[in-house]
Amino acid sequence: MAKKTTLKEFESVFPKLEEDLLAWVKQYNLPQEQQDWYKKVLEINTLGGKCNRGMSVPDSVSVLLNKELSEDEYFKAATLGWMIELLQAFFLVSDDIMDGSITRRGKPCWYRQEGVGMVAINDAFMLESAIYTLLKKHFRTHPAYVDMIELFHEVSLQTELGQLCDLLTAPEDVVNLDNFSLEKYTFIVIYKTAYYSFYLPVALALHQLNIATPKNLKQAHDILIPMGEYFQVQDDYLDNFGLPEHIGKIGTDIQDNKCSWLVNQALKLATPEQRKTLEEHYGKKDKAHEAEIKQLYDEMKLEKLYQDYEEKRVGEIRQLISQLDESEGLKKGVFEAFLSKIYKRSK
Ligand code: DMA
Ligand code: MG
Ligand code: MG
Ligand code: MG
Repeated sequence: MAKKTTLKEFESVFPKLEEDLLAWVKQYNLPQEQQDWYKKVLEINTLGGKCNRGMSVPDSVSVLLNKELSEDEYFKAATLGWMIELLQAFFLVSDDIMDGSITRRGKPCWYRQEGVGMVAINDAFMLESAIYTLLKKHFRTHPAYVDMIELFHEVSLQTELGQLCDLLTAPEDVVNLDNFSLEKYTFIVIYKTAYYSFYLPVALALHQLNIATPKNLKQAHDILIPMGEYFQVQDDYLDNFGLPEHIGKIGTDIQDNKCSWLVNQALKLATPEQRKTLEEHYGKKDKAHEAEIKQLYDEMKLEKLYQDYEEKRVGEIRQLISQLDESEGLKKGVFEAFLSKIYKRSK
């Protein structure tokens, strides 16, 4: 029987990987002060999250093998999982700078912490390169080594294309609601979130077990991309309707002029009067304008609209899962486990 990993188990692997990374940079005679900085960057930005993405690698491997993992299997799967958490740390450090965010995981964003500032940009690059250091150290002789490297590179590019579209659709100075559309929205969320958060963990699990056949990868893709899209809709919903103390971050989408799920729904349903309110108050860096939009969202009952969307979308995803062909070793349980982690999440 498969066994679900716990955060505690997963986190217990991190110190070993941190040690590997510190030993690696030590080779270059990096001065002690910068070694200490690197250690701090790794710990503050990689630890303290929910680790849903990272833990999905050992969880998927365990379902695929239908057994509790041996120590070595678990270590390998968790190492791949931590690489996703490093990729996530790299994206979040940069995303918070670009979005002008205030808090992350209940603490000030890294770039806002004392003595950091724009050094955070270089720190983000170091978080990314840590992935390839660990891959080399632990998977150099794995038959899928090159595939794994290529996968990380491709998924990174896809995420960056999503971020590009997210940022260019939300200029700081000109608010033009005609720029938003559900087609653009779908591109943004699939690329900025679904690939790295959903496709990547399962694709890595398949590679670890050498069953990443084209058919398995395609089937995983076709379920996980819609699941990731749903996940980012949740993120957009929580940006406005979630409690900052609970989600660990203060929403910025309205003031940032983001092409969010909520504003797209509002635009679709707005009366001419409501459209005017949106034109007047959306995307302005000011609390009072933001409050007008929040009030409009309540008036338009977007919370209920979201709940209906959630039920419908999850039904569709369950339908996709039920049609999975398991003949090449992929299992429905992989997707069921992933979906159950995010269904009705409140953070
Ligand atoms: C998340 O977009 C995408 C990446 C690649 C981090 P976002 O800005 O909505 O994320 P958050 O709400 O966590 O700042
Ligand atoms: Mg952000
Ligand atoms: Mg962003
Ligand atoms: Mg968000």
